[in-house]
Amino acid sequence: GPIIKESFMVKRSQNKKRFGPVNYKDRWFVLTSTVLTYHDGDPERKGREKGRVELSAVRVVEPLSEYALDSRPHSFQLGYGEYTLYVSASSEIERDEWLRALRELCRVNSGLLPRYHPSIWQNGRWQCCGHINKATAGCEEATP
Ligand code: 4IP
Repeated sequence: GPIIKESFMVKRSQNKKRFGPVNYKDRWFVLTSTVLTYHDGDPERKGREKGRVELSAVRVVEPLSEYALDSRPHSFQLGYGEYTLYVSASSEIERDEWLRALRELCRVNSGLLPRYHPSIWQNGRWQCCGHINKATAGCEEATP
């Protein structure tokens, strides 16, 4: 389908391989009405696809607190299935545009969660609320 929004942003690794490293990569993100893909390349040119999120599986579309991603600014999260994609946008305006576009496309999803965690799971606890059970419900109410 046609591209609704695309931009170059930083993403955190999602830990799909159980004991992989945590690192951050510069990627091109491309949003259509059904899927978000990310690609390698540089700010001038989009490269090959590295990953994708089916929007129908999205459960959380929320910002992250200011210092959640080691002081990477303008960050937000996309929770889907059992994973969460954490992204740092290039500006506050960009972050808000991404959140608005994603929310619009995911608002009818059946799996949306009523609560979320505004920071990440790290060192055996949620950095927002301190809970040591990873599966505990989010400590913040989802944005209406
Ligand atoms: C990789 O690190 C990249 O960060 C991957 O991101 C990421 O996959 C991998 O995490 C992580 O191990 P190296 O390049 O140093 O191997 P990208 O696909 O954007 O290159 P995700 O799942 O975040 O796409 P795993 O554990 O999720 O595989």
